[in-house]
Order: sequence, then structure tokens, then C-alpha cells
Amino acid sequence: MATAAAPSAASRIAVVTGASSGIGAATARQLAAAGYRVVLTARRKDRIEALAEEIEAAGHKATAYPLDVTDREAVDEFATAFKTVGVLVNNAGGALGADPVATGDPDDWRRMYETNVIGTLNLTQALLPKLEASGDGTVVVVSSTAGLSTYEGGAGYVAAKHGEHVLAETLRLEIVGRPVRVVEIAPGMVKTDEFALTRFGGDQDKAAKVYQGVAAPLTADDVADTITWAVTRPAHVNIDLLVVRPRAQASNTKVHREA
Ligand code: 8X3
Repeated sequence: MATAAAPSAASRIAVVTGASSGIGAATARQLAAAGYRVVLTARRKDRIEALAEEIEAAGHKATAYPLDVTDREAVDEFATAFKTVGVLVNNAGGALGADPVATGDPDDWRRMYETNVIGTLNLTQALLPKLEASGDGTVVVVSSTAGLSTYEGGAGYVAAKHGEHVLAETLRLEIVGRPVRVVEIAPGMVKTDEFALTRFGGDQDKAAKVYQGVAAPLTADDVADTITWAVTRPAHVNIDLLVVRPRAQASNTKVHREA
């Protein structure tokens, strides 16, 4: 079994987007515990500052940087703060709506493309020179099983997640030979505080139905664990794509629900 490589001095900074909650927050905690100096970004300043304080109080290194990943000017400004970056975790994103193609809201589709795809593009473009300068960089794209196959009512989100999947796959081809790995983590059903609630505009009942009868959906920590595992493999090992689902979910549309 391969042992986890300790982060080298040059690759010690890990930037996590969408770090204010869910998978992003859990990933920030776990990467900090693995020895990275984590840089938490999200729009919600209070949340990332509180999380940075919590991580520091646990004896690790964390800083908070409020950032909207869709604001390219702000992202470019953010990138000037670093000489080198070891890890970029593109986690910011999410779903809006679950309407059929016939009635889906084009604004939702646009916003999902902006946050999931353009957000990932912005951070990746801005930090790629810094990742390369580390001599051993890793770009993580947190996509989704929605990036690999579709389901009814999911088209807007599925299209955006396919975009992220293609970004990761293409970037890996384009930068081969350079010292940067491109890792895609594709989670299936994960129960977090906000994902389903945001998708359904704050409707608690609709959000609860997503997980109804599912004994044990994945948690944010389960996904953070796979991200941390992938980035702590020895530098020559590239985990191209890791699909992770709860045992109760065999595909996007085949879920075991208890009565
Ligand atoms: C989340 C998985 O099934 O809601 O990315 O599309 S799903």
C-alpha cells in the first residue's frame, strides 16, 4: 500500500473554494490536519473566518479570503497573494432547480454554468502558474456523478457538471509533462446542510425528499476523505477520476429507500 506523502515545503498551500460549508469546509479541516496551510475562500466572510479560527485553534494553519469565484478580476487579484500553491480544490458550485428541460429556467442554467464551470476555470487559470511553480501541484475538480450521466429533472445541473468533467479531462491532456496533477472527484448522493436546500430555493420538504428513506447518504467528511487521500498520494500518482457513492445508491436513478 502506498503511504501518504507528507506535503513538501514548496507545495504546502492548499486553496479550497466554497469552503464556507459542506464538502469545502470538511476538506479544509482535513487538509489542514494533513499538514497543509489552508486558504479558505467563499463569498460568506463570517463563515470562513470562523472556520479559519477553528482550524487555527486546533493547532493547524488557516486563513480566510472572501471571494466570488465568478468574479475574474477578484480571482486574479487573489492569485497575486501567492508565489506557489500546492493544491487547488475547486469545490464551489451547486445546483439550482430540478425542472424538466421543457420548463427549466434559463437563468438557473446560466448561473449553474457560471459557478460550476466558469468558477473552476477562473481559479484554475489564475493559479496554474503558481501550482506549476510549486514543482508538484494538484488541481482537484469536485464534480459529481451528474458529470458522468444524466437523470430526469437534472439537465441544467448535469450539463454544468459535464462541463467541469470535460474541463478536468482536457486540462489533464494539455498539461501532461508539467508538474501538475489533475484529479476529479465525482460524488453521488451526499447529505450536506445546504446542497438540496439551495437547489429547491429553501424548500425544506423538497430538500428532505432527496434523502428520504436512504439509510446512510455520504457525508461531507466522506467526500473530504477521498479528496485528502487523492492529494496525499505520492506525486507521480494521478487519481484521474474517483466516483464515490453511498452503498444505497447504485446509479443516479437507482437508489435503495427504506419505507
Ligand atoms: C450531487 C449528485 O444526484 O444530486 O452532485 O446530481 S445529484
